[in-house]
Amino acid sequence: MPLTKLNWKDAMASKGKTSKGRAAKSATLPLPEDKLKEAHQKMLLCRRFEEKTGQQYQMKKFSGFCHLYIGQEAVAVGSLMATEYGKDYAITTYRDHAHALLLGIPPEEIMAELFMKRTGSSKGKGGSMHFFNGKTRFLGGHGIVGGHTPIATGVGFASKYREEGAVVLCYMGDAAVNQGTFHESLNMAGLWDLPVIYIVENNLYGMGTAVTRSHAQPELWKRTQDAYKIPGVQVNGMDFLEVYEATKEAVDRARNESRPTFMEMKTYRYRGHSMSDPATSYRTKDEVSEWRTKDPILRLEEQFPDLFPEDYVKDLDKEIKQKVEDAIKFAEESEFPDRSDIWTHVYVDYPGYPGEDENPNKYAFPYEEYP
Ligand SMILES: Cc1ncc(C[n+]2csc(CCOP(=O)(O)OP(=O)(O)O)c2C)c(N)n1
Ligand SMILES: [Mg+2]
Repeated sequence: MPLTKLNWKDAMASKGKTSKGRAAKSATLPLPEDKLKEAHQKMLLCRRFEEKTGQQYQMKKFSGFCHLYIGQEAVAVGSLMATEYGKDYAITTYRDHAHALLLGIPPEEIMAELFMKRTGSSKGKGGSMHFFNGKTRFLGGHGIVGGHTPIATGVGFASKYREEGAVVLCYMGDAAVNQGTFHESLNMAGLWDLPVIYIVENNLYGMGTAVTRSHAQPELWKRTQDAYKIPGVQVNGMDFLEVYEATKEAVDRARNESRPTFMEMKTYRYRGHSMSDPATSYRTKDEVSEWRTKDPILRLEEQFPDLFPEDYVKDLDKEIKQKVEDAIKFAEESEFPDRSDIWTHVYVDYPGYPGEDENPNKYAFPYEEYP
């Protein structure tokens, strides 16, 4: 089969032909069987959710910004599985649907949020780039490149100051490492020994600009040891196990020694930067096809063929697809926020905000005057 024609379905059919798979027998499993199955299930959920999200966008069910995570699943799944759910913090960029799914926001609330419905996780006011879940310490969803790295550093400082023992995972794209905020953040983290793990999801491009054209040192992992005394590691971001193992080491260092780590995860987004980018002008079809052969889900299936027989994968896939369909139905059937909702959940008790008994529309936009 010509590589340029390879898509997800083709790739499923060509199982066993992808590159660099490491087959392992159950007896030598590097992680318990249930953990490997959990990783597989999570990556597949992210994949199917994103595929349908892209489709819904194309059908104009919602609009605005929308950045898909397809191809990068092993990074979020592998690294988050190396942390303590509910205790450790995570913060990321606008490419945040998968992180939201993995950090406890139900798929239907994510889809409803994308559809801008009031049943969405942020009541339809956050949208694609601003998922958040305080309960699981998922601190968003941020649209400004590099803008959240100081937040992660501050949360790391707070965790250390309060002796929480919590670690912070700060995800970012490759373009963020050229921002001033990144360097200020890493300087403080290195200086004050903060328990923050900075994870760069290096998908080779910042929008349409290749890392090799925009970074004086494109080997990103080399940039922090000398500058900030923060060890840098490069990880194959298409391999769940490598991501998991490398992150575990960084988590141990952060938790036990309160030391930061900088991780460069080499990965690839199969789709464009966002839904408005066809991604045809700055990369070749062959390049995309080549990366698809490294697909993280297929790779895991190949590494542990005993755990993932064809029937098992088929059944699971069906179940997950149904879950995503249910999420779409929920989102479609939900209502848009009411006009009066525009003032709720925006500020906490700002001066002059109407109290419980007052007219909630007191500060509402005077639509009547601007028909
Ligand atoms: C400070 C700032 N400058 C420019 C933009 C516009 N912008 C949005 S995403 C992006 C590219 C970021 O690429 P990267 O960090 O590699 O993340 P990826 O999209 O590849 O995940 C740019 C330039 C922005 N959001 N913030
Ligand atoms: Mg990038």
